[in-house]
Amino acid sequence: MAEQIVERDLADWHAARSDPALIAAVEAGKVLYFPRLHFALWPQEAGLLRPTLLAEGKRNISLDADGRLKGAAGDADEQAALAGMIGRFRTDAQALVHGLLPDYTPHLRLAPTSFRPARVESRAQSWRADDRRLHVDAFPSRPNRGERILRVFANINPEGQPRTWRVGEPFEDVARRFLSRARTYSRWQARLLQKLGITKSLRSEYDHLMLQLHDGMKGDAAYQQDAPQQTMAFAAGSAWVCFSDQTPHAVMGGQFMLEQTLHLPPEAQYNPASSPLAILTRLAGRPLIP
Ligand SMILES: O=C(O)CCC(=O)C(=O)O
Ligand SMILES: [Fe+2]
Repeated sequence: MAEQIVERDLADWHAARSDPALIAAVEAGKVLYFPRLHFALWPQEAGLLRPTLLAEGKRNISLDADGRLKGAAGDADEQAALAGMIGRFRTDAQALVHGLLPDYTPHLRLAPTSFRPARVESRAQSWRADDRRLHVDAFPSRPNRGERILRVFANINPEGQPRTWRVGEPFEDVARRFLSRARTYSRWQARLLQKLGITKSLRSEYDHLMLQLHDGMKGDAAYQQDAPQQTMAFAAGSAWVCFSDQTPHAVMGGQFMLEQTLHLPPEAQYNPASSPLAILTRLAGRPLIP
């Protein structure tokens, strides 16, 4: 398997410049890794790095696109400080993406920004929700009809602990492996799921196949162990970017991370033929979104 991580020496969130090699890499599903791109906390924010700021039963704290904080415990001052820290990261993450991928800028749709203060190793979850298994991102309740999921991550661990991932094989290899085992799409079932409010809009055949890949990968213990993959320790004080709907990834350890999601229509890519929608459509031999 070719190297799935591409490293650059950038140290300033607002100084990224577009580079054809990086653009091609991220659109091929590789992870762009910036070991020196540090998201610095303000001294008064150090106290925010504790898992007890999570509201009961929540896995992360988020700032939605309208600036509302969700999932946080703590008093009003702490909540304001959290919103400030997460909002500052949002600004930096957007500047990074605008600098690296300028043609995306007018087409990006902002999604929530998250702060993840829980220790990865302590999470207990069902296999389907367990991000310690290799997967591509696909969400059962939120069909996206091929819209891309671009994510910016920053490890802000104050004790020097890395955030450790496994990064898997190219998307087309995953698709070829799991499409033959995928259950057939049923439009009436998709309509029913929508009517019952289980999905927020109609699940297209594309969304169905992405969920089949997600579940197929996570549910296959032999694949988890034997699939082509590399372990990557993202250093404390580093940042990385990938299309998480395309790059197979699994988080194995770490604590305290910030993450920004941006959505992009696949037509707005530099090379739309590299999108999961284009790849699955080509392999299926028929349109997957009506
Ligand atoms: O928490 C992490 O490091 C990554 C989890 C994950 O699978 C994701 O953000 O899509
Ligand atoms: Fe994920």
